[in-house]
Amino acid sequence: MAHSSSQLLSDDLLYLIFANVGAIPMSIGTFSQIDIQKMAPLNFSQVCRSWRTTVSLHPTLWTTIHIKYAHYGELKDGANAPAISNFLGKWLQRSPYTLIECHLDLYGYEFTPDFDSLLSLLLSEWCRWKNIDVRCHPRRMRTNDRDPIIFRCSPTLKSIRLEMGGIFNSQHNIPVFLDLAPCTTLVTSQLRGLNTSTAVKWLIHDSPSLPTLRELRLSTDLGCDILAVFSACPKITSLFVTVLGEPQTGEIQSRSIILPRLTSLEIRSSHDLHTSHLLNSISCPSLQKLSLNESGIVTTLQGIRGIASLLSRSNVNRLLCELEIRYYVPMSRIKPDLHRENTSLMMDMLRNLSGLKKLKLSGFIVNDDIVKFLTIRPDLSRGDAGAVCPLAKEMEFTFTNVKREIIGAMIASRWEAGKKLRSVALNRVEFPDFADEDERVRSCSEEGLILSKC
Ligand SMILES: *[C@@H]1O[C@H](CO)[C@@H](O)[C@H](O)[C@H]1NC(C)=O
Ligand SMILES: *[C@@H]1O[C@H](CO)[C@@H](O)[C@H](O)[C@H]1NC(C)=O
Ligand SMILES: *[C@@H]1O[C@H](CO)[C@@H](O)[C@H](O)[C@H]1NC(C)=O
Ligand SMILES: *[C@@H]1O[C@H](CO)[C@@H](O)[C@H](O)[C@H]1NC(C)=O
Ligand SMILES: CC(=O)N[C@H]1CO[C@H](CO)[C@@H](O)[C@@H]1O
Repeated sequence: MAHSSSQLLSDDLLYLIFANVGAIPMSIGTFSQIDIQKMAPLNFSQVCRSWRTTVSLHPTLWTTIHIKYAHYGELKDGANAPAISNFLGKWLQRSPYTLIECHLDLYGYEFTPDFDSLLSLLLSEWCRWKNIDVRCHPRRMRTNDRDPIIFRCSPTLKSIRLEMGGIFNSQHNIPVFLDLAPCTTLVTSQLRGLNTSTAVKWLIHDSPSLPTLRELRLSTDLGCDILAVFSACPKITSLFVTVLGEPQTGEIQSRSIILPRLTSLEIRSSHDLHTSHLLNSISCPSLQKLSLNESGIVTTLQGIRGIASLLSRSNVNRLLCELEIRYYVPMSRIKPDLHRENTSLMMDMLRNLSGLKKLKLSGFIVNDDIVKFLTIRPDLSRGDAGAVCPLAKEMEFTFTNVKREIIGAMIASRWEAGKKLRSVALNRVEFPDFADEDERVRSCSEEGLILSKC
C-alpha cells in the first residue's frame, strides 16, 4: 500500500484492519528467530506515523495470541532463557489492562524450562483471562520440585480448555489444578465453555456456581465430587464425560441431579460400573443426543441398563434423536451370558425410541437378533405403527457379529417401507463390497440410499 493512500484511512478503519490480522497463529521451534518488529501488529507501525499511532492507541490489538511452540532436540543444561518467553512477556506488556485470549500449544518430548516460563507468564496474568486454551503432552520431566501448576478461573473468563497429558497423567509428577474457588455465588462468573482433560484436578469452593456454563467437558479423575460440579452448572447444554476406571470421590452418594437444559450427553468410559453410576445420578429432561463409548472392562451390562433407565427417568424416550452405543471390547472378553442378556435389554430400549433419527451401534451388542428386530415387516410398511425406530434416517453398524443377508434384509426393508432411511454406514472390513453383493440393497442404492464404509 502506498503511503499517500495509507494515510487516508481513518484510525477506526485501520484499527479494524489491524485487528483482523492480529490473531494469526504463529508456529515456532526451539531455533526459530523471533522478530517482534516483523509481526503483526508491530510491523504495521513501521509503515508510517499514522499507522504507528493507531497501533499504540489500541492495546486491544495485543490481546489475542496463538503460539504453537515446538521444542526439538536434546536440552542442554543451563539452556538460555528462551526468546519465546521474552516475546510473550513483551506482548502481554503491551495490553496491561485489557482481557486476553491465548492459545498455547507446547510440543516436545520433555517439559522444558521454556515451557515452564511460557506457562508461568500466562498464569501470572490470570486476572485478565478471557479465552484460554493450553495444550501440553510432554513425555518426560526432569524436576519434580516445582510447585503445582494452577490455572485460576477469573470472573472474566469466558472459556477455558486445558489439555494436559503425557507425564501429567502420572501420579508422581507435578499436579495440575483448575482452581474454581473464585467462582462462587458471590461472584458472577461468565464462563460458558469449560474443557479439561484427564490429569487436571479441580479445586472447588463450598458453593461453586457456574450459572452461565453451557459446554462442559471433564473426566472423572477431577479430584472432587462430580455431582457437586453438575449442581453448580444448571444451564449446561452439552456434556462430555470421560469415565476412568479409578475410584471416584463422592461415589457413595445416591442423589440425582437434574440437568434441565442438557441436550447432548457423551460418555467415553473405561469402566462400565462407573458409567452406570454416572448415568444413574442424573436426569436430563431435554436430552436429544446420547453417546456412549465403552472401551474398558465390561463385566455386566450396567452401561446399557443405565442408559435405558436414564431415558425413562428423564421421560425422553420420544424426544431422543440420536443414539450411539459403541463397545470397543473384544468379543472374546465378553461372557456368553452377556450376549444374550444384552439382546433383550437393547430391544426393550429401542422399542421405546419412537423419535430416533440417528442410530449408531458398535460391538457385540449388534447381533442377528437386534438387526432382525430393526427389520420392518412388509405388512407394517404402509404405516409406521409397530415399526421400531420408524423415523431412523441414518444408521451405522460396526464391529458386529451379523450375517450379511440379515443386515441386507434389514436395510432393504427400511428403505422399501417409505424411504425414511437415507444413509447406512458399515464397517469396511466386515462388509467390503456390500453394495455389490446384495441385490436388494443394490437396487436401494440405485434409487438413492447412501451406503458408505467406515
Ligand atoms: C504484518 O504481518 C502480518 C501477519 O504476518 C501480515 O499479514 C502483514 O502483511 C504485515 N504487514 C506489513 C505492513 O508488513
Ligand atoms: C474440548 O477439547 C477437546 C480436545 O482436548 C476437543 O476435541 C473438543 O472439541 C473440545 N470441546 C469443546 C466443547 O471445546
Ligand atoms: C472410543 O474410545 C476409544 C478409547 O477411548 C477411542 O480410541 C475411540 O476413538 C473412541 N471412538 C469414538 C467413535 O469416539
Ligand atoms: C419402555 O416404555 C415403557 C412404557 O413407557 C416402560 O414401562 C419401560 O420401562 C420402557 N423400557 C425401557 C427399556 O426403557
Ligand atoms: C439379567 C437379564 O436381563 N437377563 C436376560 C438376558 O437375556 C435373556 C434372553 O434374551 C433373558 O431371558 C434374561 O432375562
